[in-house]
Amino acid sequence: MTRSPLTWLDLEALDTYQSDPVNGPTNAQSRLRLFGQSEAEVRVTLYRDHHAWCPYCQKVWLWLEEKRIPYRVEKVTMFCYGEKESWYQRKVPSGMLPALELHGATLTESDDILRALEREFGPLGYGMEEARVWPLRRLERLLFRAWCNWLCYPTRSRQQEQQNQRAFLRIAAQVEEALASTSGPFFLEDFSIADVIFVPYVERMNASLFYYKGYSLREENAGLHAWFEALEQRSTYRGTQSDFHTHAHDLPPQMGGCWANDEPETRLAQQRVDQGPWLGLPDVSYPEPPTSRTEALHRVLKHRDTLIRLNPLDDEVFDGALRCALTHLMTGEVCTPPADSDVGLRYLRDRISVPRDMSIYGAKRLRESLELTASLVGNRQGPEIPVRHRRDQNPVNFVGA
Ligand SMILES: N[C@@H](CCC(=O)N[C@@H](CS)C(=O)NCC(=O)O)C(=O)O
Repeated sequence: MTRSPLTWLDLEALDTYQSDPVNGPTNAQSRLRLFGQSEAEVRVTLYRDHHAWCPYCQKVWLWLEEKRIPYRVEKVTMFCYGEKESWYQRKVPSGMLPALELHGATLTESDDILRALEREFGPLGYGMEEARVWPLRRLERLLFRAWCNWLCYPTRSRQQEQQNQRAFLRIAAQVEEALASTSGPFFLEDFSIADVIFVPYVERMNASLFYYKGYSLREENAGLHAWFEALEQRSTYRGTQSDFHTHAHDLPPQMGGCWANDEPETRLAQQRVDQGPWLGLPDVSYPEPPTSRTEALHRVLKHRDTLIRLNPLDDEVFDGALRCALTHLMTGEVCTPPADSDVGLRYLRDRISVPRDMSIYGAKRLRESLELTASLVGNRQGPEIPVRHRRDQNPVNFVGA
């Protein structure tokens, strides 16, 4: 026996999610951040991607959040998701992100932006050019290159694959040494610019190596494990943190392809990331907050008309199916959706983006309810996620909602 779906009115009544995008914890939806100050204090505008995915934007975003500098956010479309806004191309002809406006000047290149911010507001622990930071910046680039060599090129033999893996692990061992050389979990004594520099790509390495190589960076390296745990104590990092599913499927068009090895662990990891269960994956270790389900509900309600319109199913069928999944999300009770709605439910399951749409736990819970509900009527997967672009995620459909 399964229950009948809640109506949209019932679901709206369960939406108790409260957030304060301006003064509350770091979140991807904010267009203005004040940290308790007045709007007159705002001297900075950050131009970053709608998708909240660009790693160079994450670096500047995290820095501003850690320093609690009031700023405005203008969101821009990245090429692989859709058309670049013409107003942005007039401002930054290359269309590259991030950009920052400070005292009327437009700055690009994330490192130049950070240096300008340091001159204006003081460093985050240390400055980019300080002697203690330089070797860490170099090490981050070495790790980045070894990761690209392993992930982004097809190999002709198992031996070559193993060589690339060993080369990456040699640099990862140097990162472990750097982390072990300080008394705390961070790269220098306290959280600083050095950690901000490592965050974007190490987070992407953790996700992509799990998904494409069956290798759990965070679990195999004690220093990085402790580093991630310490980062996750910070609401700033939590607000920018993405999950395995988002990174695994957003990286290929950005990197020009990601190549999976042929190991059984990799197949298991892929199945787990794509089809669940999502709780317990090594992409997050702080405890689930009590608001995860209401957050997911709130975000779906906000965009429900667009989600129904874009779904490959007939609007009326998907309306009912989505309400069944949300009924499960909020009540824990199983609710059988209309026949043949499995494809549409899995289409949405595959297109939840973290942190753009919701936090990591909100997404896990929503994916879980969509998958469980879909499984009641079939085992067909949704349309394949494209690997050369992600125009299936074009923000133009959601802007102004
Ligand atoms: N060196 C630049 C790299 C920035 C960069 O590669 N940005 C990418 C996004 S991750 C971009 O804007 N690409 C154009 C696009 O995707 O629209 C920096 O550090 O800021």
